[in-house]
Amino acid sequence: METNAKKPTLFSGIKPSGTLTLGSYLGAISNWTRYIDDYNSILCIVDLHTITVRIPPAELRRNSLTQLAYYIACGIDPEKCVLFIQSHVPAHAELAWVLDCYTMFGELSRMTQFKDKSAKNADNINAGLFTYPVLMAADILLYNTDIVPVGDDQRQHVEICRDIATRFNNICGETFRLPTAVLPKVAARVMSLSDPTSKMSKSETGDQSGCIFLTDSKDDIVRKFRRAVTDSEASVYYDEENKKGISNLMSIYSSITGSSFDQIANDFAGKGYGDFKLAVAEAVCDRLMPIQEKANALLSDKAYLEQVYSEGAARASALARRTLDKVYRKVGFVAKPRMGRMPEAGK
Ligand code: ATP
Ligand code: LTN
Repeated sequence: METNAKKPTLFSGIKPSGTLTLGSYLGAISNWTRYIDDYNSILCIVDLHTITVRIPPAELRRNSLTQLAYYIACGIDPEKCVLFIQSHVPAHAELAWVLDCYTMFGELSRMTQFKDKSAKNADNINAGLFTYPVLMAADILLYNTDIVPVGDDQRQHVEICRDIATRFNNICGETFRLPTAVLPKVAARVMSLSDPTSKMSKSETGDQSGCIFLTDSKDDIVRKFRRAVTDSEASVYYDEENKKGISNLMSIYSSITGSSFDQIANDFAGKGYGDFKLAVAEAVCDRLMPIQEKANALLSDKAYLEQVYSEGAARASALARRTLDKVYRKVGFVAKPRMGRMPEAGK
């Protein structure tokens, strides 16, 4: 894809830390597809972020390729965007270092994701986990991004990205464009089916009955929705305070079918929760089954996937380099010599 100077730019990414969930599909990916024609879209598999939590190398490699296949199967057409793997573009790590020096300890200490992840990984509170938002800021700022479509939990990270960019611009002169987080109108925070007070998340350990994975079988999806925790009132209407379970199911259903909450309440008036849960399960299966089929076909064509991420890395590197060169100039680094043949050792 050639970038078009008239179009604004979109950047987003997801960690290949496990199997994609219905939460990241409705909260992020399905929103990407909505914007892809009108924005220069730069979409990433953020593997550098993933090693802030321990993960076996073979699993990370497998997840990254599977995630690429799923992006494409969900409608992210590589012809219409730049699709790449973060570690293939060194400018991300390079800009992150510079931005580390323009980010305050105090502001990173306030990040809720850092607090959550530190509590869950008490034996591995590493520096990468702490500076995670700075790398995310580098991802976004490298491409002069206008919008960042993410779920609700990432709003704070886009805010700190703006703060870091503003600070850098004030100290070094106008360099970065300030990005805006774009959240979906419904399903910006899909909750666990087994505990509607906590976010549906792929790395929740233990009980996975509350999480729908994009790879789940039809039977598993139906079973998980049937067992979804609800209240005892047996009447379908939206009330996020008092009916968290049903409101979550309504958000999922609304996001997939496009029906409003009022319409859903009307359609299911007088019917029990059983009927509604089944309808939600069916809507989810109808959406996910064709995606699975397409992803499986793509996964059997490794050469194609390699071609996609190779072209993506080349395009992303060229775009990112321009910003990084500008930043290096602004902070006072001596211009890089052109790298020709390296002299042999000892000469
Ligand atoms: P992990 O458990 O490894 O932290 P996760 O399942 O929370 O991962 P991420 O990879 O952090 O998912 O998120 C990918 C994208 O999907 C982000 O934009 C995030 O805001 C969005 N997202 C993730 N989970 C949900 C959810 N339950 N509802 C809405 N959006 C979500
Ligand atoms: N932190 C995000 C993933 C992420 C991201 C980004 C999202 C890393 N870099 C840049 C948007 C833009 C998360 O989903 N946990």
